[in-house]
Amino acid sequence: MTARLARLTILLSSTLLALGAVAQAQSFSFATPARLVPQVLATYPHDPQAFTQGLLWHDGVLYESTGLRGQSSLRRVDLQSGEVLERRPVSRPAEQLSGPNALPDYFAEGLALVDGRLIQLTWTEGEAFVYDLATFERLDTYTYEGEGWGLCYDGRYLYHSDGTPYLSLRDPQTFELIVKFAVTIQGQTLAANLLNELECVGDLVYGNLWQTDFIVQIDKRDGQVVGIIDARELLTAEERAALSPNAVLNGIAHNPETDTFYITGKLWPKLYEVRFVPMSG
Ligand SMILES: [Ca+2]
Repeated sequence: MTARLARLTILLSSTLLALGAVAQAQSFSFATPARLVPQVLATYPHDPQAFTQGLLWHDGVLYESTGLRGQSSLRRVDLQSGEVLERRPVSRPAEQLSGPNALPDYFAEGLALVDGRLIQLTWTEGEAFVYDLATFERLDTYTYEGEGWGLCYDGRYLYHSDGTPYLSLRDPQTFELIVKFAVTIQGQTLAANLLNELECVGDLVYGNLWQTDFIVQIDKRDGQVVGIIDARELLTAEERAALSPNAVLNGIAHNPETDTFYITGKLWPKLYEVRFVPMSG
């Protein structure tokens, strides 16, 4: 009787699970992304030599990862003045950069903070560096498959973009891949080479779209794009004309105390404190 009851319970549970999945699938509908714009609250200086690839806010200070081979760095930055308070070059040892077996130098990418440790991706090297938040001392190196673009931490998991339309969910302690999920927009998988710098806020993952002035809000529970932020008005025509073509919008950090965002771009002279508000009209 007990065994039979147990079998029945299992059968019922799995049937209910299956029915639940069907019901969920049938009621599934595509979100129409909200259209938002950044409302600028303040403007601050930003190092125009910083090829921003990762940006986060912690305890009153900005942390920034900058790319380009030979110029990559990890930085602690004062918001008000834009002054670089601490800069750690991200470079291979000199002996690896010369000779017949010379390797290309590192190209630093996304940045996330996990319990006092900064984790910094590299673009094509498959290595993520772990630093002590206070001292910038390098503590560890993780290895991973594929490329490194953006990284954020939601307090439970790391989210990693890699030049594909997928986000990788990773263990924050071991960096092990847990699962990959597709980012979709109105039922269509996003194109490759878009999802760049990331920021985790609540149920959303914000993603800069590479080579565009758009940031998407991704619902991390199902991968759907639920909002599109149009930041084309952020720079004036004159400011844009003064920038090189690769100086694109990239870098988004959230300040939980003010519930505001800091956004900037690669080689941009300014960093903006913004709120995202519905587009009018
Ligand atoms: Ca970020």
